[in-house]
Amino acid sequence: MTTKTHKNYIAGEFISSDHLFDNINPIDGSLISRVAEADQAMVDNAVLAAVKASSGEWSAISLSERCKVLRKIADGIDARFDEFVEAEIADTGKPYEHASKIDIPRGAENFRFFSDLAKTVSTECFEMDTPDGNGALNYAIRKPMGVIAVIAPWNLPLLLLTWKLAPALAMGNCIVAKPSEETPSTATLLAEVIHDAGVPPGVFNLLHGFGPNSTGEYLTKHEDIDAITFTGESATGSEIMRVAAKDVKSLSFELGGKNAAIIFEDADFEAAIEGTMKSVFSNCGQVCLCSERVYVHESLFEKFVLELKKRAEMLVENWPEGQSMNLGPLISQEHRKKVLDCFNRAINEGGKLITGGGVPKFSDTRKAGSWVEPTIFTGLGEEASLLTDEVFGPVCHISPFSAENEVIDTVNSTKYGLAAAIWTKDLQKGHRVSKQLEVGVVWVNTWFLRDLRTPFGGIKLSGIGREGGLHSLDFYSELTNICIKL
Ligand code: NAD
Ligand code: 6OD
Repeated sequence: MTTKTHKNYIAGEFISSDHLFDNINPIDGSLISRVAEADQAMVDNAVLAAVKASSGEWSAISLSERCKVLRKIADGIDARFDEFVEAEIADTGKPYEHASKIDIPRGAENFRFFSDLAKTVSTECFEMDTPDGNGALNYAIRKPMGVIAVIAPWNLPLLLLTWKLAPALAMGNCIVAKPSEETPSTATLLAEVIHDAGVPPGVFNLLHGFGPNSTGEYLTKHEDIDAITFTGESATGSEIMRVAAKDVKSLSFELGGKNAAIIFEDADFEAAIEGTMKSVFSNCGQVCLCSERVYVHESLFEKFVLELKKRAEMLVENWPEGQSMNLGPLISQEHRKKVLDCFNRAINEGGKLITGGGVPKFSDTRKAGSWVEPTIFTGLGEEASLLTDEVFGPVCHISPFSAENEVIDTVNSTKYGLAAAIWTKDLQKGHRVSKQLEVGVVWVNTWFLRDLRTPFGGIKLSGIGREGGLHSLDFYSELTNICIKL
């Protein structure tokens, strides 16, 4: 059987390149496909196509026509749902349950949601008094920003790509997108769906490749890119910001996290355990919102650690198609090395390993995959690297606390500020504590419950700006105030 090649999509055409790289299945290390890396010339062509398209019909057609196209894209994803699920599972190794209930449906929903929202938002209008008594009218209109570079990570590949693409297209922009080199498949399928939905050539372009000295860097450096929307590591965000500074490009950044879960003494114990299992181990801990620092009131500490250990040890690391699988592998061998190094450092720094810490033993081809055991540590101080640096794996450290003020200070003593989860039956306390946490998103008695209208994003090293609802539309459009003297 010939191996499939994922091509770039430039100016309405699928184009290969001289340099192909391997797309590897993290379940068993097998080759899924080959991927055409876009070189500097291809990046230039894609940006040029987007520049041309941005002065053409896309921004000029009515908003309602554009929104119809977005809904067609959503329908196109639904029509090829099984292909999308299969491709997402092959690239990431995530459980069927996750890909089919979260990644792919959310990918389609992002287009429907922003299509509906874009048609209903208004802008400001101010009637103004003037000395002659006739007054003036001020009103704002939204215009496209132009050409936007969309750079996405590998953990929720279709979901996070479409979360940016849908509002950017709804606002009339043209796009050059780059998925992660680890997860090229659903992005390529999406390019086919967008092509079939009748989006004019050049409006959406897809480039495959790596970051530094490759497609990502060529794209973010390009002088004809007007804005960059990026989700990924904080260090990458910092590098992109440096490169983008020369042209003062607009930036939207969703970056790393070191999120805390706080379990108060009055928490519903079962709900807190169940919720913390999700917030630590979902997607093998590879969700930017995952809790890597868990703080449990001292009265519950031992019981909580024992129960979380018991449940972590019940997680099943199986083939993704099987119903029983609920913990997949890490994305790559390289990432596994980083995660295992974090575990070893935690042990060297005096951490107590409660469970996991190593690589599961398999007797089949999963031996060549990137699996790690679900892992729990206790016993480390706040200065330990496991509590300061993002791991992005299936791991948490559990610490006891005694007082509300103390735990708030501890949770805030990090360079990150993305999300937190609080477990308490006292909603007064839930609200009081939420307000004091230095993060962009707080969940009380739940985790990753998403209403797409709400602001989403982080502070400190976790990002710049907010996505979601109106916040996305604001980033992807330029507001112009028109003042008419009457
Ligand atoms: P990454 O930063 O390594 O890569 C993300 C994307 O940036 C990839 O497409 C990559 O090719 C590209 N890239 C890398 N270097 C680049 C450069 N110099 N110039 C231009 N592009 C470059 O991140 P990752 O490993 O793919 O994703 C995991 C990270 O993403 C974690 O830190 C996680 O917390 C973060 N993340 C954050 C959010 C959020 O909403 N805050 C969501 C998902 C993931
Ligand atoms: O649900 C979303 O919209 C979103 N941006 C999730 C981010 C998850 C990070 O890994």
